[in-house]
Amino acid sequence: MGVKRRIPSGFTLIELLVVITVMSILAGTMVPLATATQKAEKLSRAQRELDAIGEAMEAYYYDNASFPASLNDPSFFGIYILPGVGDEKLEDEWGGNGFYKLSQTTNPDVLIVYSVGTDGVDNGANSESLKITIPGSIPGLTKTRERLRVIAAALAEYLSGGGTLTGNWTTDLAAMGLGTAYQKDGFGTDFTLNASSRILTSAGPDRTFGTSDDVVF
Ligand SMILES: [Ca+2]
Repeated sequence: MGVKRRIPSGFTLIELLVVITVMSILAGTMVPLATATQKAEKLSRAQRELDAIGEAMEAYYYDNASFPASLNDPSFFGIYILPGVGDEKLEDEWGGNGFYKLSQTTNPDVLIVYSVGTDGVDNGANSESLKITIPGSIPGLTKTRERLRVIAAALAEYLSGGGTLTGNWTTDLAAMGLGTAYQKDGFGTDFTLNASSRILTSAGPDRTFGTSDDVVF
C-alpha cells in the first residue's frame, strides 16, 4: 500500500504571499498617482468652465445691465453659454449634479461663480478658492461710454440746429431724435442732462448720482 504523499504547499503559499504583498505595494502607489492625475484634470476643467461662464456673464451684463438670477435662467442658459460646446459645462465638478454656485452683491454689481471644491462642501463664495469674480462695472461702463458718445453727438447736432433743452430727460432725448434705447446707462439707470450746463451724467456702477463713480460727459 503506497502512502500518498502530500505535496508540500508551504513554499507555494509563501510565493503567493510575496506576490500579494508586491501587488498591494504597487497598487498602493499607483492608485494615489491616478487619483492625483484625475484631480488635476478636474481642477483644470473646472477652471476652464468657470472662465467660460465668466465671459458669458460679461456679455450678458453688457446686454442686460444685470446678471442672471441663476445659471439655468432661460435668458442666459443656451443663449450666452452653450453647454457641451468646447467641453463647457454648468455642473460643478464636485457638486453632484448641481450647478456651479452664484453669489452676487449689488450697487455695484459683482458676481462670483464658484465651485464647492474638492471637499464637495459649499463653504460660501468668500471661503472657496475655485471661483471667478465678475465685476459688472466693466461691461456696464463700456456700454455707458458707448451710449454717452452717441448722445453727445446727437446733442451737439441738436443744439447747433437751434434746439433747446427742457431739463426733462425723456423729452430732451426724444427731441434729439434718439429712441428710448439711449435713455439708460449700462447699469439700467436713466442718464441726466443738465439743461443749462449741458452736462450728461451717468450714476455709474453704484446707480447713485453724486458719488465718485459717476460718469460725466
Ligand atoms: Ca454713482
